[in-house]
Amino acid sequence: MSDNEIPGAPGPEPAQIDEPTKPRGPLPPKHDQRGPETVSPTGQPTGADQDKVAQGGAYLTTAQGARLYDTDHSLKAGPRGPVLLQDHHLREKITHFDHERIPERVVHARGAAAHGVFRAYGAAAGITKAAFLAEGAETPVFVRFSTVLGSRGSADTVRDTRGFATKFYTDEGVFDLVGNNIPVFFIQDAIKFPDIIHAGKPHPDREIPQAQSAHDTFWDFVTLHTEATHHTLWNMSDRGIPRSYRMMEGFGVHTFRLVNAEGATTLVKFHWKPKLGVHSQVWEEAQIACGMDPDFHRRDLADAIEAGAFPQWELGVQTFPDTEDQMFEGIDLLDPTKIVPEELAPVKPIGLMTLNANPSNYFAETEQVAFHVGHLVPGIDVTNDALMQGRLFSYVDTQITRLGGPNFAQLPINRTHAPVNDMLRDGMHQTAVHRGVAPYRPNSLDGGCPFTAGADTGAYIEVPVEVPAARKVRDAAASFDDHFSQARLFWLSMTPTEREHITAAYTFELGKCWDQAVKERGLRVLANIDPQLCAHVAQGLGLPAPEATVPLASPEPSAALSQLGRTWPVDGRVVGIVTDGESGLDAVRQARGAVLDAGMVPLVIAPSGGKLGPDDDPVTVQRTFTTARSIEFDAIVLAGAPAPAPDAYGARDAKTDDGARSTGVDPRVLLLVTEAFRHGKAVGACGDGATVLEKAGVASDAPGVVAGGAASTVLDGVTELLAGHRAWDRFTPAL
Ligand code: HDE
Repeated sequence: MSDNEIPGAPGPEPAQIDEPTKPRGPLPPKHDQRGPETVSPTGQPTGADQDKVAQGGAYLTTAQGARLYDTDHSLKAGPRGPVLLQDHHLREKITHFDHERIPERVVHARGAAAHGVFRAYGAAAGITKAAFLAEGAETPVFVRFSTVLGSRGSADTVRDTRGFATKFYTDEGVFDLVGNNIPVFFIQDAIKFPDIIHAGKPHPDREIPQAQSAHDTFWDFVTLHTEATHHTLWNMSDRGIPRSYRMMEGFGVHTFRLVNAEGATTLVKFHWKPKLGVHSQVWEEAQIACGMDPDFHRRDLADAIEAGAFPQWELGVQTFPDTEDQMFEGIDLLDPTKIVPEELAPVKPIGLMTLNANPSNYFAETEQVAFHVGHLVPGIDVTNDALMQGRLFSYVDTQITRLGGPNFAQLPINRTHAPVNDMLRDGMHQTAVHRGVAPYRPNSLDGGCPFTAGADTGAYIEVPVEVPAARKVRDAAASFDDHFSQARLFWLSMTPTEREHITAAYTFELGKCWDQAVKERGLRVLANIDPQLCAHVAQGLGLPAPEATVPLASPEPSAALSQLGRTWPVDGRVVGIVTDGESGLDAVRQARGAVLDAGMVPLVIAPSGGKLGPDDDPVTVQRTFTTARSIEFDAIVLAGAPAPAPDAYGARDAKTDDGARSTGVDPRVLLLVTEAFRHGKAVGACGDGATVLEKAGVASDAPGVVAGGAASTVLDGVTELLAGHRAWDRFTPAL
């Protein structure tokens, strides 16, 4: 041992140690690598011919632009030695990673979004001076759909309200229409928002259940706070489990005030009407989708846009005179738990929105987009709705926490397309390099600039509405006390099938509660909506049905509230075509062609992946019996009778006791067919595919089943059925 050596310290490295990986020089540039993509505020690449490469440029660099020769090894004192603190690349990489997550939205954390364009018809030009609503005006938009209760990683198809938030990048500034797929809300006053959300979110002790309303705290609150009754009923209806974001209505919920160039005002409610109609899953389907494809809605939206099946909605307004009492036909327009039936105030279409591009980066766009009810443009103003007023405060406040400071408007997705000339300065994440010395008014040092605008130069001027002399109170108008008449209106407007679904939903949700008092109180609320509804749910819970405690109203049903009984375009509907991979390939080709001709999406399902048929005319398999599940398809078509499955899948004929291979149908195909049938979906069987129906216990003449015949005939029948969404006449509702 030399004098300098520390006793007990490890000796020098043995000379010959194999290193698993040698540092190596940068790889040669790939011919298709370019500089970083430049993206406009709406996410559209601004450069020509941009590729979807993860990174631009040939060489990996640090954040400061220094080229790196290795990113796989930390800098160490020898290959087996300690890591050196001086390794800036290591610290930069890990530190950045440690800070990659931002707080998720306190509500609406789970979402999916798309870019698009809004084209105004001009029909609202007489009631608002908003330039983007003038005839022919085209405005870029970004829309984010969401669930409310679940965390960012929760499943899409839970029973919940859906957010429908639209950012219009107008020439006069950003207008955000931050709505939902349900036209009413749980509460009438923003001060109750923390209460309803605390009740709906997972229980604070175990943090379960995730993204569900079927638990005691939610039902405890909504049965005590009965102004939630109307919204809860919508949640329990099929509106709570949409088939697709593309098939949802959207509502601004609150009453807005529009003002035209002459200063005349009109009260309005905003509606989004989907071109594809309003459609839902059935509850079992939605539950299966939570496990089989938690990203079901997100995938559906992105796939449709990528395939060119651009979803469209018409924006419409219900208009009401701006009277002093702000009532219409006895309905308080400031009460967000009330709708105005379309039969009383028709929805007038004022423009068309088309979503035509997926985001390029989820975090930069979908996660960082920041909506605000107060982002208004000249011609659109708020009302005294106490829920809306509270929202005007909340949205900036939440972005400051979520996006780390007050400069979130500078993020590309949030940037207005109108010129910005504000006097907001500094703060976290400031990216602007402001000039001048006088960010204050009045000033002389910057020449007095900027000047304020007037009505004639496009200023946003609040409508000078009278505020009636009143006493300061914590109270609401007497009309807000009616919590049941519109819930009853909704119930009476439902078809028997929809009522059956609602009854099943309440029975499920209250059945998931443990507290007896909560269940009983739930029934007392239902008795005030409808005795039949109450009786059926009570039966399901095994409890007596109570009597109503309020007089039951007899409102005129509103047909517009029902989703059923009409036909809709079938664009983008997904049809699963089942084949055994050997026989019936002509039928597969025909069926696929017919599906494509109808503007729908064919997915060929075979026992295993790859290509089927001859090399010069192959059929590509998109799903296998192992990866396919009925929830993915709007209809199932059997292109022939699939051959017996391998023993591993237990496809023995039930009648053979000796365990020998039989002619039984693969159980995964049987599950596909029986599940689709149980969920009301169209089922088609070409040629001898009908034998599979028999094995599945599905009658070939059952409603919604098209059996026998050529693929083209079967597909005609299936397409017609899909226009009505589901074969509801397959079931006999008890209500
Ligand atoms: Fe929201 N809401 N909200 N809300 N809301 C948020 O803002 C809030 C309400 C809605 O995709 C938050 O940026 C309060 C009604 C949508 O980014 C937060 C009240 C309606 C989205 C917030 C309401 C909505 C939000 C959370 C009661 C339908 C998602 C993250 C006064 C008309 C937007 C964020 C997106 C998001 C507060 C009530 C719709 C905390 C206090 C009513 C679609 O600011």
